[in-house]
Amino acid sequence: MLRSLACVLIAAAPVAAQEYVPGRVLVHDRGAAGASSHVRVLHVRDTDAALAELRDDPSIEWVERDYIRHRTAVVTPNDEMYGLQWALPAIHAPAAWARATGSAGIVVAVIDTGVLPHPDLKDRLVAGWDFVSDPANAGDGDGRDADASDPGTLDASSSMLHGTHVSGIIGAVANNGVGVAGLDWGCRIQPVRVLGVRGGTGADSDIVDAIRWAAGLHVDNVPDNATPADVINLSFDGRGRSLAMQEAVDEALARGVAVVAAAGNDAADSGDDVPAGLAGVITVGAVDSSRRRAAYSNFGPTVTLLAPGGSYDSDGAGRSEGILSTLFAAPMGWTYVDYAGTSQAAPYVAGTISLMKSVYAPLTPRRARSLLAATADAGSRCASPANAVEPGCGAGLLDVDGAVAAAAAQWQCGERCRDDQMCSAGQCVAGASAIIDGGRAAGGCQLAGASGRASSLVILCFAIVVAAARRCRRLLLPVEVEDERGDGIR
Ligand SMILES: [Ca+2]
Repeated sequence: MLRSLACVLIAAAPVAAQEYVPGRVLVHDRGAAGASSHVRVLHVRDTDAALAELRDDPSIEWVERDYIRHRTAVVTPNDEMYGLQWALPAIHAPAAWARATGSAGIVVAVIDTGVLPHPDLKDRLVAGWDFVSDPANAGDGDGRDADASDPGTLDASSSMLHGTHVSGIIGAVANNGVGVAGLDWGCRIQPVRVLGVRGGTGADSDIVDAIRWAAGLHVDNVPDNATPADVINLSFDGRGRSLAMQEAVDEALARGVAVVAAAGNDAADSGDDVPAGLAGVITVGAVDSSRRRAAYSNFGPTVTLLAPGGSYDSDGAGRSEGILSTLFAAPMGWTYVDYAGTSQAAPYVAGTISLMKSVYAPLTPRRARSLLAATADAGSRCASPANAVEPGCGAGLLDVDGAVAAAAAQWQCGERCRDDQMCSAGQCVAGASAIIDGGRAAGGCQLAGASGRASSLVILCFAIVVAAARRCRRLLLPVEVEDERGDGIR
């Protein structure tokens, strides 16, 4: 008896929450084919009584209430530079934040140049590791060690403090009234250093160990990772096939760790790049602020989807159209700087996966890719400046809200759906993996017979700040991140 009563209450609750216009119903007359409109509005004295009466009328096909709809809920963070973060509304982050803002139980590893304790980021960090084994490239006096901080500078011949910028895109402290908002407000960032101070380059031998360690696998002479990652972000690339890195990625995937890679900035086929061209990786190309594929972005069948990477002043109006994130610039100190590149696009996808995991913990890397592709905005897929549709931009532009909603909906299906399916209204339906896997198969074939030689990998963002000195002033945004009592950091 109690059980049946509970069922009634649960079933009744959504109906009670619906709002409608009293005294008005929508009626669809039977046999009205050929009429300009089949639906008419009927004014009635008692809505419930009218519905009951009209449903019994054989001349009426159906009748329903005139329900009230609401605009989709959005959350606008109060960070003072949020208005400059055009990329977040472009991927529907505010609507996604109304569903989920992330969980501290999720860890995103940023395998990059290391990180600095920016005041708008440091509280989000967990311990990482420095895997740069060449002391000359490490720039910190020794080889591998426990300190994953970045000893480099903004100069293009150094690290450009790339990892700090990428980390801020994922997880800069949001809604704290200061600086920028990260995409995921709850997850923790694990800095894993593989790219050194020699132009932000690193060797496969270090990168392979870093991927394995981040995923929770044992690496000799390194303490095991106490907080293994759920998601790995790889914002670097290089030529030269790497069987070793493919194996490391395969091991991470087998442990349920999603691996996201930047497509590369060569305006070429990303299938020739590593890690972008590796099988199983979620490969991210870039759009500029017009939602078109950025001129520099790689493309091709290995691209899974696109995300904002920005550009510098693509329309000549003098506006910054890069991606604003956390950085340090002497002599002003902690600051926020625009970078542009697929390096900046990839962390938006990594942050989306961490949000998806926060609402659906069993999310596998394969299903994450399927849901990201199925919910992407195909209308932004690959329009060239001439607005022609080009091939090779994957499923289109990332939709964070759609992806998080699709992840949350997985609970309705439990574990019935295959990894390449999505759950819609409680039913397992095809995801978008068929499109994506087609490209992956081609990439995998190319891998066979590859040389597997080690390659030098470089960071993937344009030296906007450094290479263009005149632009630098406009793009460096000094802000006070403490108070005005004299100890503020500028
Ligand atoms: Ca902030």
